[in-house]
Amino acid sequence: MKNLLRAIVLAVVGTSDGAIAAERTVILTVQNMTCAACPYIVRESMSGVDGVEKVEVSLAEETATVTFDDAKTTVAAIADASERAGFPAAPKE
Ligand SMILES: [Cu+2]
Repeated sequence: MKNLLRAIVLAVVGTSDGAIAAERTVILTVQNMTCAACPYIVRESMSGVDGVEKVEVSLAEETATVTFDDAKTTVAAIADASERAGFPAAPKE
Protein backbone atom coordinates (compact mmCIF):
# COMPACT_ATOMS: atom_id res chain seq x y z
CA MET A 1 0.00 0.00 0.00
CA LYS A 2 2.79 2.38 0.89
CA ASN A 3 4.52 1.61 -2.39
CA LEU A 4 1.33 2.34 -4.32
CA LEU A 5 0.99 5.71 -2.64
CA ARG A 6 4.60 6.50 -3.44
CA ALA A 7 4.05 5.59 -7.10
CA ILE A 8 1.07 7.90 -7.30
CA VAL A 9 2.98 10.78 -5.71
CA LEU A 10 5.85 10.27 -8.14
CA ALA A 11 3.47 10.16 -11.10
CA VAL A 12 1.81 13.41 -10.10
CA VAL A 13 5.05 15.22 -9.34
CA GLY A 14 6.62 13.77 -12.46
CA THR A 15 4.33 15.71 -14.78
CA SER A 16 5.81 19.02 -13.72
CA ASP A 17 9.34 17.67 -13.35
CA GLY A 18 11.88 18.19 -16.11
CA ALA A 19 10.08 21.08 -17.75
CA ILE A 20 10.35 23.89 -15.28
CA ALA A 21 7.51 26.22 -16.17
CA ALA A 22 8.61 29.77 -16.72
CA GLU A 23 6.35 32.68 -17.40
CA ARG A 24 7.62 34.76 -20.28
CA THR A 25 6.43 37.95 -21.90
CA VAL A 26 6.97 38.72 -25.57
CA ILE A 27 6.04 41.74 -27.69
CA LEU A 28 4.86 40.88 -31.20
CA THR A 29 4.25 43.25 -34.06
CA VAL A 30 0.86 42.50 -35.60
CA GLN A 31 -0.07 43.24 -39.20
CA ASN A 32 -3.45 44.04 -40.76
CA MET A 33 -5.15 45.66 -37.77
CA THR A 34 -7.28 48.37 -39.35
CA CYS A 35 -10.16 49.05 -36.96
CA ALA A 36 -11.14 48.88 -33.32
CA ALA A 37 -12.48 45.33 -33.69
CA CYS A 38 -9.18 43.89 -34.94
CA PRO A 39 -7.31 43.98 -31.61
CA TYR A 40 -10.19 42.05 -30.08
CA ILE A 41 -9.87 39.30 -32.69
CA VAL A 42 -6.10 39.16 -32.23
CA ARG A 43 -6.49 38.94 -28.46
CA GLU A 44 -9.08 36.17 -28.73
CA SER A 45 -7.01 34.13 -31.19
CA MET A 46 -3.82 34.39 -29.11
CA SER A 47 -5.69 33.74 -25.86
CA GLY A 48 -6.99 30.50 -27.37
CA VAL A 49 -3.50 29.01 -27.38
CA ASP A 50 -2.99 26.70 -24.41
CA GLY A 51 -0.42 28.24 -22.08
CA VAL A 52 -1.19 31.86 -22.94
CA GLU A 53 -2.04 33.71 -19.77
CA LYS A 54 -2.43 37.34 -20.76
CA VAL A 55 -2.70 39.29 -24.01
CA GLU A 56 -2.72 43.06 -24.42
CA VAL A 57 -3.13 44.39 -27.94
CA SER A 58 -2.48 47.95 -29.06
CA LEU A 59 -4.07 49.08 -32.31
CA ALA A 60 -2.04 52.32 -32.29
CA GLU A 61 1.28 50.57 -31.75
CA GLU A 62 0.37 47.52 -33.86
CA THR A 63 1.66 45.25 -31.13
CA ALA A 64 0.52 42.45 -28.88
CA THR A 65 2.14 41.93 -25.50
CA VAL A 66 1.71 38.29 -24.55
CA THR A 67 2.46 36.58 -21.27
CA PHE A 68 2.71 32.82 -21.56
CA ASP A 69 4.02 29.65 -19.93
CA ASP A 70 6.98 28.53 -22.01
CA ALA A 71 6.57 24.93 -20.85
CA LYS A 72 3.20 24.85 -22.64
CA THR A 73 3.59 26.95 -25.76
CA THR A 74 6.01 28.94 -27.90
CA VAL A 75 6.20 32.35 -29.49
CA ALA A 76 5.84 30.65 -32.90
CA ALA A 77 2.59 28.94 -31.87
CA ILE A 78 1.17 32.23 -30.61
CA ALA A 79 2.15 34.01 -33.84
CA ASP A 80 0.60 31.17 -35.86
CA ALA A 81 -2.73 31.54 -34.08
CA SER A 82 -2.80 35.23 -34.92
CA GLU A 83 -1.84 34.59 -38.54
CA ARG A 84 -4.63 32.03 -38.91
CA ALA A 85 -7.07 34.72 -37.81
CA GLY A 86 -5.72 37.00 -40.56
CA PHE A 87 -3.19 38.95 -38.57
CA PRO A 88 0.40 37.82 -39.20
CA ALA A 89 2.56 38.46 -36.14
CA ALA A 90 6.26 38.31 -35.42
CA PRO A 91 8.42 39.06 -32.39
CA LYS A 92 9.31 42.74 -32.26
CA GLU A 93 13.03 43.44 -32.55
CU1 LIG B 1 -10.84 45.53 -37.78
